[in-house]
Amino acid sequence: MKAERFAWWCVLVLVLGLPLAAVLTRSNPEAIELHGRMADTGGWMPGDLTAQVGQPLQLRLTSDDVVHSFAVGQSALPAIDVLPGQWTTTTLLFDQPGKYTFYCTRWCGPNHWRMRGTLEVTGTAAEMITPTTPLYVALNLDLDAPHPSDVVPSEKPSAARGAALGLKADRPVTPDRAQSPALRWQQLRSSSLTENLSDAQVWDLVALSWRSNTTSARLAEGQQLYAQNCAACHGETGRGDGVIAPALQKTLTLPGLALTGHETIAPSDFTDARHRLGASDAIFEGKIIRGGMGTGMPYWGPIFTSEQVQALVDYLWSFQFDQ
Ligand code: HEC
Ligand SMILES: [Cu+2]
Repeated sequence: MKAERFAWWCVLVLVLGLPLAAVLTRSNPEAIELHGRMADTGGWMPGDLTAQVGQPLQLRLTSDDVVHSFAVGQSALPAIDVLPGQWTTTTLLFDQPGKYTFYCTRWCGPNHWRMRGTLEVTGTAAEMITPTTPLYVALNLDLDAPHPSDVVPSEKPSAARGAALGLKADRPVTPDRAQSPALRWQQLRSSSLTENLSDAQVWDLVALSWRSNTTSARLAEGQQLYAQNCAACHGETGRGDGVIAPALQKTLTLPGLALTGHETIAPSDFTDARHRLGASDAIFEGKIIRGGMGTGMPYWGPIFTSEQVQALVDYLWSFQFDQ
């Protein structure tokens, strides 16, 4: 008798419980299923989503292969792990219309960064935010032109040594964000203020100018973003020797192969003074936002906020200057 009751219970739980569980996990019948796959086998499915300002978008996420992570560019939403064989539910709410990019934050392969999709949000915001024009667009800079420096320091310039010089003159003026360290050095070198200084000391003043243009908090944020998003190619130490750099360069290993201009090239070595000191904040920023367009350098414009891009730019200079 007791056993019979127990059996009934099981049947009841099965009959009622299963649909109930299904209803509970899909509390919103409008929930959209999003599958994560490595970029080589299709990336996100579907790759395009739509939403409306002020209306919650419910997503159910799963992975068809390895562990991925879901994040929305330029939003404060923390990344959500997307696991094979499991469903994770999340709800997104947008207060600004626009075209957002969702992306994977886990290095799932050399083409990891290509694992992106678009999320078009329509409607009108209570308060519209107009995006600012990036400096490289406003100045019409040629991001692809080489920018070598004629002058290079003999050792890594140091902002602390620059500050210790205690020049009577005001603190070196904040560098113009379109000015290169090379040009700044030449300006300072030809100024009467520095006549008693060595070339190396003038470089220390340049390092000080760049340091006074940022904060420790911004450098720390840049370092963290760099470690997560850039080090795989550019290397932990900035030398261009990250773990996936060899995969990028494989198209260049055939000797005598004529270049068509569409090959990927080696990730820039940020410690290379000759090739970096002729660049500027504006050039670095532009490259980060727009990418290399076919060189292997991804574009990050839709991913990072302008503050995050600035933090990355500031951090990149620490491969040249002791900040
Ligand atoms: C998939 C590999 C890859 C990743 C990831 C990557 N880069 Fe690059 N990057 C490259 C390659 C290749 C180049 C050289 C070709 C070019 O300049 O377009 C480059 C060039 C650059 C340059 C131009 C330097 C100069 O002096 O012209 C900057 C700046 C840069 N990367 C910043 C970043 C930052 C910041 C990140 C992370 C947010 C990043 N990169 C992530 C591959 C990568
Ligand atoms: Cu991934």
